[in-house]
Formats: sequence, C-alpha cells, structure tokens
Amino acid sequence: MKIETIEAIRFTYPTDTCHDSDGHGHPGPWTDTTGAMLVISCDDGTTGRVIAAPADVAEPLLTQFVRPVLTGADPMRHEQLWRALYKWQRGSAGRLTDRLLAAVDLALWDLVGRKTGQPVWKLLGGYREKIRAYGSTMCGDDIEGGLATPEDYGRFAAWLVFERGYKAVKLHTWMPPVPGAPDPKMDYAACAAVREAVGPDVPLMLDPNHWYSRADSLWLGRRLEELKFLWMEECMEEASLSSYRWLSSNLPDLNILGPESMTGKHWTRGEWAAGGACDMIRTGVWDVGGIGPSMKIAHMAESFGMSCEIHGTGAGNLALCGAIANTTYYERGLLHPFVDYEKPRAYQKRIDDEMDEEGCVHLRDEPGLGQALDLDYIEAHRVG
Ligand code: LLH
Ligand code: MG
Repeated sequence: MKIETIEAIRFTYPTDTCHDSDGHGHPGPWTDTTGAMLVISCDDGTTGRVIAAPADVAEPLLTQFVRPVLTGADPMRHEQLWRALYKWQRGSAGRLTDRLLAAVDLALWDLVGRKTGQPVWKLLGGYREKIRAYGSTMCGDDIEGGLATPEDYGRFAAWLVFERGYKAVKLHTWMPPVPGAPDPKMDYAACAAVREAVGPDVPLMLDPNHWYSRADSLWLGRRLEELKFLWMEECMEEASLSSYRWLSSNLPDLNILGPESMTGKHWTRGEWAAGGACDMIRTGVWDVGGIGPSMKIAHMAESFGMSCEIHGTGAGNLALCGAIANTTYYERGLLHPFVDYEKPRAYQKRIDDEMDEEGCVHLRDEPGLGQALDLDYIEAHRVG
C-alpha cells in the first residue's frame, strides 16, 4: 500500500459562532464560513480524512512540504513520516506549523484505522470505552443573559450540571477585547458564583486571561484554593517556565495545569514536568503536532506520576482520551447558553462527541477516528 494523493477540499458551511478581535469564539448571527477536509488516499483505495482550518492545510503548503514527504510512502510508517515532515519545520521559515503536522498525523491515523478495520483509540492502546466530560464554557462576553456576569456563569453551570448531566465544569472567563477585562476580581466572582450554584462536590476548573502577572495569578489561585477548584490553567505567559514553577510552589492546594499553547511539543512538556512548573501536564492534538507527540507526552507524564489532561474537542482528542490511562476528563465545548452544541454541523452526520445523561462520552467501535462526515454535503459545497 502506497500513498498516492494528498488533497485539501475547501467547502462552505453555516455557523453561529463568530470570533472577536483576539480570536475568542462567541455566539453570533448565522453566517457562512469556510472549512477544509484533508484527504490522504492510497493506491488500494484506502482513504484517511480530517477536518482542518483552511489556512493550516493551504495548497502551497501541501505542494512544498507534505506531498514530497508522503507521496509514494507506506502510510503504516507513521513515526517515520511524522519525523520526516517535522524535520522540514526548521527550514520552512515558520510556514510548516504544528497544526499542519497535526492535520497530516490525524488523517494518517484515520487511514490506518480504516485499513485495519480498527478504531484509532484501540490501535493506540484502547484503555477505556468511555470518559467523563467536563463542560467547558466559551469566554465571557457582554451579551445580556449570556456569559456577561458572575450570575450568568452560576445559572449556566447549574444547568450544565443539574439539567445536562455534566460531572465537572470549566470556566473561560472575560478576556480582552470584552470591556473591563481582564480582571481577577471578576474572575473570582464568577468562580464563586459557580461554586455556590453547583455545590461543594462538583469538580471545577478555571482558564482565565493568559497574561496575568505573578501577583494577580497568585491572588486568584489562593481564592481558587478556598473554593476547592481542581485546577487553573494558562493564567500567565507560558514561555516563562520560572513563573509557573514559582506559582506552583506557592499554591499547595491547587493544581496548575500546563503548558497548553506553548510551542515545543513533547520537548517543552518534558521541561515543565522535570522543572516542577506544573502539577498536571497539558497536551492537545492540535497544539503539539498530532496524536504521535501527544502519546509521548501522556507516557512521559505517567512516568512522572502526573495526569495528562487533554486540550480541546473533536475526534482526535477523544481518541487520545480513549487510548491513555492517566487522564481524567474529555474537554467538551466550548459551551454557551445561546449555542446548541449538540447539533451536528452541516458537514457532519453526527457530532464527534455525543454525551450520555451521566456526562460520559463513549468511544466508538468504528474504523478510523470515528468522524461521521457527510461527504455528499462537502462535495456539493466545494469552493476553489
Ligand atoms: O481563549 C479561548 O478562546 C479559549 O481559551 C480556547 O483557547 C480554549 O480552547 C481553551 O483554552 N481550552 O482549554
Ligand atoms: Mg485552555
């Protein structure tokens, strides 16, 4: 079996999520947006697919980097192919991103799953058949009845726990350009309102503004210790490992989770674990160049006696959660009172991460990543 073609199909679909000037998602009016599906096909007809952001799999990137490495290669040589592409990053002047590496890695895993007739989570280790999800909110906003006040967060968290069945909740609070943000006292007020609304026993987490000072982070962390939060993530610039080591050592009763957006893949995560910069390690398939580096990170974390908490939603991250033992939750979101998360996008026959009433997402016994893509819709709405 040899890889024959690598193609990115661009298509339009309607969305009711818009992004502010800092890139945070919020509810918005329905508009058309463009997505992409990376397709890797072999000479025996086997195909692997993944949905990606169009810019991450742009045609010039496929021509210059991906096709020369993949064309004619055996798709089962996963580690060899990942490394060959990764080596291109150094000379690509920043153009070959970790997100492109991730898209190729995920499409290859989907292909291998389809070829072998196995779900990817089983090929990777098959540790569990279901995992508890935490409800992960969108960032705060100034929408009346949305996520504009601490009371809004409290009301929404109560709905997530008592009506929808989530067993844990994570807040993303207010970040610029929302007027008045960031403000650690507002973050604390939202966290206190959520704790009050869900009671003492529901695990809670916070992902606040990412550029707080040490002083603001410590002040907020101490309040979260009082509220018995499970973890806080990415409250400071993650390039400063010393700041996180300092914060972790000053917050004995709160787990610091990281790094999430810091570059450097498994190498950076190793430095954080060895450097005592966090209590729990973070990875996500789109943050570190795919499932391959994420598996290395999870196993490294296990050898340090640490959990590895997975960032972000979607089939790739869910497969990772199913594969490894040392993770606690699947991050389900981002959620908002005015957005229907359960509704499949126009290009999906079902969402990747359907959740039962007990708050668990089940790993599917289907070949590949477990995406149910509507290929007819994608073909009919193809652009470019
Ligand atoms: O800034 C945002 O919009 C969110 O924090 C987002 O990046 C989210 O994916 C996250 O950090 N989850 O943990
Ligand atoms: Mg985060």
